[in-house]
Amino acid sequence: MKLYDADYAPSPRRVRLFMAEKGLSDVETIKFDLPKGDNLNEEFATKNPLKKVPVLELDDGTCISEAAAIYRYLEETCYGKPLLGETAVEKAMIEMWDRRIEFAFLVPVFQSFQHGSGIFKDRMTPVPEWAGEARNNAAAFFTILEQRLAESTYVAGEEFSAADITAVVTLDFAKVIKLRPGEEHPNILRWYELMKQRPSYSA
Ligand SMILES: N[C@@H](CCC(=O)N[C@@H](CS)C(=O)NCC(=O)O)C(=O)O
Repeated sequence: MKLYDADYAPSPRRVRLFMAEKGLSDVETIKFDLPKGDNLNEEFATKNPLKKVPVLELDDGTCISEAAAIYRYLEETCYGKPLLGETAVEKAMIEMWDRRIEFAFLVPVFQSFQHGSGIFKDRMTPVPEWAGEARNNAAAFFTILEQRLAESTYVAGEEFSAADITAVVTLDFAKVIKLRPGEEHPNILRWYELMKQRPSYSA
């Protein structure tokens, strides 16, 4: 299998961390330069009609896009500690937090960056006023995450999971809009240190 990937981009990094946690170290990787538009061609559109990375291409040619769908495939096919839960409750909690983080944190960070910087103005119309609103939406998630991490060691409970991967990747990427946790977020900072100590963090 091979991974269509890009440096600095959070969605493919989610998959790289997941692979590292599963001990997958020898996956062929094709790196795209996204600002240059390596992904904007019809050949890549046959792999993902949205022309976004990550895409995991299996040996039979099947292409899986959407980081959460790739998590699912890797969870079902790889050895290693479960990252998507074992019991029905664990699975639901992890998916709930993963979706909350993706929709209420990662997407607003993306939007703030893309609309504020104009990095993809060759493929979308940046609306600079939306950058500030999206940043406020992302910042509001800090309160939710802080409350959650005051009651549990990891995002979805007492075990590390895929929800932590999505959260730490988003928190790192939020640097591009200068959004950082502060002293009013002691539990996020405590959890962030735990994340940085994991060998997968450098993936
Ligand atoms: N929901 C998708 C998001 C994919 C996505 O937005 N990928 C970005 C990089 S993080 C991309 O390929 N951007 C290139 C572009 O928009 O042209 C996922 O989870 O995989």
